[in-house]
Amino acid sequence: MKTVYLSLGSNVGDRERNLQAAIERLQAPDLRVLHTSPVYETEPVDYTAQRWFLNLVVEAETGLFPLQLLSRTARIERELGRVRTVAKGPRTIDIDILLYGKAVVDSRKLQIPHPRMAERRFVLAPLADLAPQMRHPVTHKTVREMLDAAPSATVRLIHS
Ligand code: PH2
Ligand code: MG
Ligand code: MG
Repeated sequence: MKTVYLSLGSNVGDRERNLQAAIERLQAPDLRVLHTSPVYETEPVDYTAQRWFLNLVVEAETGLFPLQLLSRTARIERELGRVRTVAKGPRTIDIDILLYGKAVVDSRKLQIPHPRMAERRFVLAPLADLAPQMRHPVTHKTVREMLDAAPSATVRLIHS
């Protein structure tokens, strides 16, 4: 069994409901959701001309292999009506794999740790609520250190 961290984001429709629906669908006999971070409202990064996001991070335990986990998260994104239009643009739900134990995966379909996690406050703030002392398997920086060094972008705590 591996401990995995997933980043969830939504900026279309009822963002709160989309996040809750995704968490309910993630919970499964082979993917146990153990902890859910508080919810943050976050300024859009990369593609900025879009609505603010709600973001959170989920800690789960799984026997699924990384590509199996990716298929699972992609299926849930599809079930919740995600339509891919603009890259990094508006989405009903986005579920990204941040960390999979201490594993490093670098294939065409999947990179773990998530290649942009160290720059993203919308990932690091909720991750720091769950595991501030956890270390990045490549840089060995803690989540807290990455958050302190991340480029500024507004993230505000909405609720636990
Ligand atoms: N996701 C992106 C691009 N930009 N910005 C915020 N605040 N939150 C996100 O989840 C997000 C983003 C690509 O997946
Ligand atoms: Mg994403
Ligand atoms: Mg994604």
